[in-house]
Amino acid sequence: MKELLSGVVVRTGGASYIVECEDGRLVRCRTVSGTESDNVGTSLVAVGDRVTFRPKSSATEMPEGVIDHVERRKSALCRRRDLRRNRSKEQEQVIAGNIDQLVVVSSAFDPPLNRRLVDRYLAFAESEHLPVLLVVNKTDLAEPELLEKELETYRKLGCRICSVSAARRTGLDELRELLRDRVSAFSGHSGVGKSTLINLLVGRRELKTARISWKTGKGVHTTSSATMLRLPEGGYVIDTPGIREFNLSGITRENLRFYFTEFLRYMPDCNFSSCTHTVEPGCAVVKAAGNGQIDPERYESYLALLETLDE
Ligand SMILES: Nc1nc2c(ncn2[C@@H]2O[C@H](COP(=O)(O)OP(=O)(O)O)[C@@H](O)[C@H]2O)c(=O)[nH]1
Ligand SMILES: [Mg+2]
Ligand SMILES: [Zn+2]
Repeated sequence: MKELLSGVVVRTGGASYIVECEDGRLVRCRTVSGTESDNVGTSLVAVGDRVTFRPKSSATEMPEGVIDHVERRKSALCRRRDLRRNRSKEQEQVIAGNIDQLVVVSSAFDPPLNRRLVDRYLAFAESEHLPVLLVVNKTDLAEPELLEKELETYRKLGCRICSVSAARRTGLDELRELLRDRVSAFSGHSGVGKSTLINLLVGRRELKTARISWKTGKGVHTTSSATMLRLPEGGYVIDTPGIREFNLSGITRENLRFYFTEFLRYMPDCNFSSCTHTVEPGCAVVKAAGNGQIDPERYESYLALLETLDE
Protein backbone atom coordinates (compact mmCIF):
# COMPACT_ATOMS: atom_id res chain seq x y z
CA MET A 1 0.00 0.00 0.00
CA LYS A 2 1.33 3.39 -0.95
CA GLU A 3 2.13 5.96 1.74
CA LEU A 4 -0.22 8.82 2.66
CA LEU A 5 0.49 12.29 1.30
CA SER A 6 -0.99 15.57 2.44
CA GLY A 7 -2.18 18.72 0.77
CA VAL A 8 -4.86 21.37 0.57
CA VAL A 9 -8.02 21.30 -1.54
CA VAL A 10 -7.83 24.16 -4.04
CA ARG A 11 -10.80 23.37 -6.24
CA THR A 12 -13.88 21.22 -6.19
CA GLY A 13 -15.61 20.00 -9.30
CA GLY A 14 -18.23 17.34 -9.69
CA ALA A 15 -17.18 14.35 -7.68
CA SER A 16 -13.50 15.19 -7.58
CA TYR A 17 -11.29 17.52 -5.59
CA ILE A 18 -8.05 19.06 -6.76
CA VAL A 19 -5.49 18.80 -3.98
CA GLU A 20 -2.31 20.83 -4.04
CA CYS A 21 0.70 19.29 -2.35
CA GLU A 22 3.40 21.24 -0.53
CA ASP A 23 5.59 21.13 -3.64
CA GLY A 24 2.81 22.62 -5.80
CA ARG A 25 1.91 19.33 -7.50
CA LEU A 26 -1.84 18.94 -8.24
CA VAL A 27 -3.62 15.65 -7.61
CA ARG A 28 -7.20 14.84 -8.57
CA CYS A 29 -8.74 13.13 -5.56
CA ARG A 30 -12.06 11.56 -4.76
CA THR A 31 -13.65 10.42 -1.53
CA VAL A 32 -14.72 6.91 -0.68
CA SER A 33 -17.06 5.54 1.98
CA GLY A 34 -14.05 5.06 4.24
CA THR A 35 -12.96 8.72 4.00
CA GLU A 36 -12.77 10.09 7.54
CA SER A 37 -13.38 13.64 8.70
CA ASP A 38 -12.84 15.63 11.88
CA ASN A 39 -15.83 17.81 10.93
CA VAL A 40 -19.41 16.77 11.60
CA GLY A 41 -22.72 17.90 10.14
CA THR A 42 -21.06 19.79 7.34
CA SER A 43 -19.61 19.40 3.84
CA LEU A 44 -17.25 16.44 3.74
CA VAL A 45 -14.68 18.30 1.64
CA ALA A 46 -14.43 22.00 0.81
CA VAL A 47 -11.91 24.34 -0.77
CA GLY A 48 -9.27 25.19 1.83
CA ASP A 49 -9.47 21.84 3.62
CA ARG A 50 -6.28 20.10 4.61
CA VAL A 51 -6.44 16.44 3.70
CA THR A 52 -4.33 13.32 3.58
CA PHE A 53 -4.70 11.11 0.56
CA ARG A 54 -3.44 7.86 -0.87
CA PRO A 55 -1.98 8.20 -4.38
CA LYS A 56 -3.37 5.89 -7.02
CA SER A 57 -1.99 4.83 -10.32
CA SER A 58 -3.48 7.07 -12.95
CA ALA A 59 -4.09 6.77 -16.65
CA THR A 60 -4.63 10.52 -17.04
CA GLU A 61 -2.11 13.30 -17.12
CA MET A 62 -3.01 14.55 -13.66
CA PRO A 63 -2.04 12.21 -10.80
CA GLU A 64 -4.96 10.75 -8.87
CA GLY A 65 -5.65 9.83 -5.29
CA VAL A 66 -8.22 8.86 -2.70
CA ILE A 67 -8.85 11.12 0.29
CA ASP A 68 -8.18 9.27 3.51
CA HIS A 69 -8.80 11.99 6.08
CA VAL A 70 -10.09 15.57 6.25
CA GLU A 71 -8.60 17.68 9.04
CA ARG A 72 -10.66 19.80 11.38
CA ARG A 73 -11.54 23.20 9.85
CA LYS A 74 -10.54 26.11 12.05
CA SER A 75 -13.00 28.40 10.26
CA ALA A 76 -15.62 28.03 7.57
CA LEU A 77 -17.41 30.38 5.22
CA CYS A 78 -20.82 28.80 4.69
CA ARG A 79 -23.41 29.08 2.01
CA ARG A 80 -26.90 30.36 2.67
CA ARG A 81 -29.25 27.46 2.99
CA ASP A 82 -31.51 27.14 0.02
CA LEU A 83 -34.80 26.25 1.63
CA ARG A 84 -36.36 25.21 -1.66
CA ARG A 85 -33.77 22.50 -2.07
CA ASN A 86 -32.25 20.01 0.32
CA ARG A 87 -35.02 20.46 2.84
CA SER A 88 -34.31 17.09 4.34
CA LYS A 89 -30.54 17.27 4.24
CA GLU A 90 -30.05 19.70 7.10
CA GLN A 91 -26.34 20.31 6.89
CA GLU A 92 -24.30 23.41 6.27
CA GLN A 93 -22.54 23.80 2.97
CA VAL A 94 -19.03 25.15 3.16
CA ILE A 95 -17.85 27.61 0.50
CA ALA A 96 -14.31 27.66 1.87
CA GLY A 97 -12.56 26.44 5.00
CA ASN A 98 -9.55 27.49 7.07
CA ILE A 99 -9.80 31.15 6.14
CA ASP A 100 -7.51 33.54 7.98
CA GLN A 101 -9.10 36.77 6.83
CA LEU A 102 -11.99 38.15 4.86
CA VAL A 103 -10.88 40.62 2.22
CA VAL A 104 -13.73 42.97 1.44
CA VAL A 105 -13.08 44.44 -1.98
CA SER A 106 -14.81 47.65 -2.91
CA SER A 107 -14.14 50.29 -5.50
CA ALA A 108 -13.75 54.01 -5.06
CA PHE A 109 -15.80 54.73 -8.17
CA ASP A 110 -17.65 52.82 -10.93
CA PRO A 111 -19.29 51.24 -8.98
CA PRO A 112 -19.18 53.83 -6.21
CA LEU A 113 -18.05 52.86 -2.72
CA ASN A 114 -21.06 51.08 -1.24
CA ARG A 115 -20.90 51.79 2.46
CA ARG A 116 -24.05 49.86 3.29
CA LEU A 117 -22.47 46.79 1.76
CA VAL A 118 -19.11 47.36 3.47
CA ASP A 119 -20.91 47.66 6.82
CA ARG A 120 -22.80 44.48 6.11
CA TYR A 121 -19.51 42.66 5.49
CA LEU A 122 -17.97 44.15 8.63
CA ALA A 123 -20.89 42.97 10.77
CA PHE A 124 -20.71 39.53 9.18
CA ALA A 125 -16.96 39.25 9.80
CA GLU A 126 -17.43 40.39 13.39
CA SER A 127 -20.10 37.72 13.93
CA GLU A 128 -17.80 35.07 12.49
CA HIS A 129 -14.71 36.33 14.34
CA LEU A 130 -12.95 36.78 11.01
CA PRO A 131 -10.33 39.52 10.70
CA VAL A 132 -11.18 41.94 7.88
CA LEU A 133 -9.04 43.70 5.35
CA LEU A 134 -10.83 46.42 3.43
CA VAL A 135 -9.42 46.84 -0.08
CA VAL A 136 -10.48 49.91 -2.02
CA ASN A 137 -9.73 49.46 -5.72
CA LYS A 138 -9.95 51.87 -8.68
CA THR A 139 -8.36 54.72 -6.77
CA ASP A 140 -7.29 55.97 -10.22
CA LEU A 141 -10.91 57.05 -10.70
CA ALA A 142 -11.27 58.87 -7.38
CA GLU A 143 -10.43 62.21 -5.85
CA PRO A 144 -7.90 61.24 -3.14
CA GLU A 145 -9.14 63.78 -0.55
CA LEU A 146 -12.77 62.78 -0.96
CA LEU A 147 -11.92 59.10 -0.75
CA GLU A 148 -9.82 59.63 2.36
CA LYS A 149 -12.72 61.43 3.99
CA GLU A 150 -15.04 58.51 3.22
CA LEU A 151 -12.58 56.07 4.71
CA GLU A 152 -11.94 58.07 7.87
CA THR A 153 -14.69 56.27 9.77
CA TYR A 154 -13.17 52.89 8.96
CA ARG A 155 -9.71 54.02 9.99
CA LYS A 156 -11.16 55.16 13.32
CA LEU A 157 -12.81 51.76 13.70
CA GLY A 158 -9.36 50.23 13.50
CA CYS A 159 -10.14 48.51 10.22
CA ARG A 160 -7.11 47.62 8.11
CA ILE A 161 -7.46 49.41 4.79
CA CYS A 162 -5.50 49.04 1.60
CA SER A 163 -6.14 51.48 -1.26
CA VAL A 164 -5.09 50.15 -4.64
CA SER A 165 -5.50 50.62 -8.34
CA ALA A 166 -5.28 47.47 -10.40
CA ALA A 167 -5.25 49.63 -13.51
CA ARG A 168 -2.28 51.71 -12.37
CA ARG A 169 -0.67 48.90 -10.35
CA THR A 170 -0.48 51.08 -7.25
CA GLY A 171 -0.72 49.84 -3.68
CA LEU A 172 -0.14 46.25 -4.72
CA ASP A 173 3.06 45.75 -2.75
CA GLU A 174 1.33 46.77 0.46
CA LEU A 175 -1.56 44.44 -0.39
CA ARG A 176 0.84 41.55 -1.07
CA GLU A 177 2.37 42.14 2.34
CA LEU A 178 -1.06 41.94 4.02
CA LEU A 179 -1.86 38.68 2.22
CA ARG A 180 1.47 36.95 2.67
CA ASP A 181 1.31 33.47 4.26
CA ARG A 182 -2.42 33.80 4.94
CA VAL A 183 -5.51 32.28 3.41
CA SER A 184 -7.62 35.24 2.29
CA ALA A 185 -11.20 35.02 1.05
CA PHE A 186 -11.95 37.83 -1.42
CA SER A 187 -15.50 39.03 -1.62
CA GLY A 188 -17.35 42.13 -2.74
CA HIS A 189 -19.84 43.59 -5.19
CA SER A 190 -19.41 42.45 -8.77
CA GLY A 191 -17.50 44.86 -10.96
CA VAL A 192 -15.21 46.21 -8.23
CA GLY A 193 -12.20 44.40 -9.71
CA LYS A 194 -11.75 41.25 -7.62
CA SER A 195 -10.80 39.04 -10.54
CA THR A 196 -8.51 41.69 -12.01
CA LEU A 197 -6.74 42.06 -8.66
CA ILE A 198 -6.44 38.34 -8.02
CA ASN A 199 -4.97 37.79 -11.48
CA LEU A 200 -2.36 40.46 -10.75
CA LEU A 201 -1.58 38.99 -7.34
CA VAL A 202 -1.12 35.43 -8.55
CA GLY A 203 0.76 36.65 -11.62
CA ARG A 204 -1.42 34.72 -14.04
CA ARG A 205 -4.69 35.28 -15.77
CA GLU A 206 -6.56 32.66 -13.78
CA LEU A 207 -9.94 34.31 -13.47
CA LYS A 208 -12.25 35.77 -16.05
CA THR A 209 -12.85 39.47 -15.69
CA ALA A 210 -16.02 41.27 -16.64
CA ARG A 211 -16.23 42.78 -20.08
CA ILE A 212 -19.69 44.10 -19.55
CA SER A 213 -20.71 46.78 -17.13
CA TRP A 214 -21.76 46.02 -13.54
CA LYS A 215 -24.70 48.34 -14.25
CA THR A 216 -26.39 45.96 -16.67
CA GLY A 217 -25.18 42.84 -14.92
CA LYS A 218 -25.21 41.08 -18.26
CA GLY A 219 -22.36 38.78 -19.10
CA VAL A 220 -20.74 39.29 -15.73
CA HIS A 221 -19.01 36.14 -14.61
CA THR A 222 -20.37 35.28 -11.22
CA THR A 223 -18.36 33.08 -8.94
CA SER A 224 -20.53 30.18 -7.89
CA SER A 225 -17.89 27.94 -6.38
CA ALA A 226 -14.67 28.96 -4.74
CA THR A 227 -11.24 28.59 -6.32
CA MET A 228 -8.11 28.84 -4.26
CA LEU A 229 -5.00 30.27 -5.85
CA ARG A 230 -1.48 30.19 -4.47
CA LEU A 231 0.35 33.48 -4.06
CA PRO A 232 3.99 33.65 -5.16
CA GLU A 233 4.87 35.18 -1.76
CA GLY A 234 3.16 32.35 0.14
CA GLY A 235 -0.46 32.00 1.19
CA TYR A 236 -3.61 31.70 -0.88
CA VAL A 237 -6.41 33.86 -2.18
CA ILE A 238 -9.91 32.53 -2.69
CA ASP A 239 -12.43 34.17 -4.99
CA THR A 240 -15.80 33.74 -3.28
CA PRO A 241 -19.38 34.61 -4.19
CA GLY A 242 -20.92 37.79 -2.77
CA ILE A 243 -22.40 38.18 0.68
CA ARG A 244 -25.88 37.40 -0.64
CA GLU A 245 -24.68 33.84 -1.00
CA PHE A 246 -23.30 33.70 2.55
CA ASN A 247 -25.09 32.15 5.46
CA LEU A 248 -25.81 35.11 7.74
CA SER A 249 -27.76 33.10 10.30
CA GLY A 250 -25.20 34.07 12.97
CA ILE A 251 -26.61 37.61 12.86
CA THR A 252 -29.95 38.21 14.56
CA ARG A 253 -32.03 41.22 15.54
CA GLU A 254 -30.83 40.62 19.09
CA ASN A 255 -27.09 40.41 18.49
CA LEU A 256 -26.56 42.79 15.55
CA ARG A 257 -25.93 45.68 17.98
CA PHE A 258 -22.80 43.91 19.25
CA TYR A 259 -21.32 43.74 15.75
CA PHE A 260 -21.25 47.52 15.33
CA THR A 261 -18.36 47.71 17.74
CA GLU A 262 -18.23 51.50 18.09
CA PHE A 263 -21.75 51.39 19.61
CA LEU A 264 -20.55 49.34 22.56
CA ARG A 265 -19.07 52.16 24.61
CA TYR A 266 -22.35 54.13 24.48
CA MET A 267 -24.60 51.16 25.18
CA PRO A 268 -24.21 51.22 29.00
CA ASP A 269 -25.72 54.73 28.99
CA CYS A 270 -28.92 53.68 27.21
CA ASN A 271 -31.99 53.83 29.48
CA PHE A 272 -32.86 50.24 28.74
CA SER A 273 -30.29 47.50 29.03
CA SER A 274 -31.95 45.66 26.15
CA CYS A 275 -32.02 48.82 23.99
CA THR A 276 -32.13 48.11 20.26
CA HIS A 277 -31.10 51.73 19.57
CA THR A 278 -34.17 52.35 17.47
CA VAL A 279 -37.26 53.76 19.17
CA GLU A 280 -36.38 53.57 22.88
CA PRO A 281 -36.32 56.84 24.82
CA GLY A 282 -32.97 57.81 26.31
CA CYS A 283 -30.89 55.88 23.81
CA ALA A 284 -27.23 56.86 24.08
CA VAL A 285 -26.40 55.41 20.65
CA VAL A 286 -29.05 57.53 18.91
CA LYS A 287 -27.71 60.54 20.80
CA ALA A 288 -24.12 59.77 19.79
CA ALA A 289 -25.17 59.35 16.14
CA GLY A 290 -27.03 62.66 16.40
CA ASN A 291 -24.02 64.63 17.60
CA GLY A 292 -21.52 62.89 15.32
CA GLN A 293 -19.67 60.85 17.95
CA ILE A 294 -20.92 57.85 16.00
CA ASP A 295 -20.83 58.27 12.22
CA PRO A 296 -24.51 58.76 11.24
CA GLU A 297 -23.87 56.71 8.09
CA ARG A 298 -22.85 53.75 10.22
CA TYR A 299 -25.97 54.16 12.30
CA GLU A 300 -28.03 54.23 9.09
CA SER A 301 -26.32 51.00 8.00
CA TYR A 302 -27.25 49.46 11.32
CA LEU A 303 -30.91 50.38 10.81
CA ALA A 304 -30.88 49.16 7.22
CA LEU A 305 -29.36 45.84 8.24
CA LEU A 306 -31.76 45.44 11.14
CA GLU A 307 -34.63 45.90 8.67
CA THR A 308 -33.47 42.90 6.67
CA LEU A 309 -33.32 40.56 9.67
CA ASP A 310 -36.27 38.40 10.57
CA GLU A 311 -38.21 38.98 13.75
N1 LIG B 1 -10.38 52.16 -13.76
C1 LIG B 1 -10.15 50.97 -13.23
N2 LIG B 1 -10.84 49.88 -13.69
C2 LIG B 1 -10.60 48.68 -13.11
C3 LIG B 1 -9.65 48.54 -12.06
N3 LIG B 1 -9.66 47.23 -11.69
C4 LIG B 1 -10.55 46.60 -12.47
N4 LIG B 1 -11.13 47.45 -13.34
C5 LIG B 1 -12.16 47.15 -14.35
O1 LIG B 1 -13.40 46.88 -13.67
C6 LIG B 1 -14.16 45.90 -14.40
C7 LIG B 1 -14.59 44.75 -13.47
O2 LIG B 1 -13.45 44.03 -13.07
P1 LIG B 1 -13.53 42.51 -12.56
O3 LIG B 1 -12.14 42.12 -12.12
O4 LIG B 1 -14.19 41.63 -13.53
O5 LIG B 1 -14.49 42.69 -11.28
P2 LIG B 1 -15.12 41.58 -10.33
O6 LIG B 1 -16.55 41.42 -10.76
O7 LIG B 1 -15.05 42.17 -8.94
O8 LIG B 1 -14.33 40.32 -10.44
C8 LIG B 1 -13.27 45.43 -15.56
O9 LIG B 1 -13.68 46.13 -16.70
C9 LIG B 1 -11.88 45.87 -15.12
O10 LIG B 1 -11.03 46.13 -16.22
C10 LIG B 1 -8.93 49.71 -11.62
O11 LIG B 1 -8.10 49.70 -10.71
N5 LIG B 1 -9.25 50.89 -12.23
MG1 LIG C 1 -14.94 38.32 -10.85
ZN1 LIG D 1 -29.77 52.48 22.76
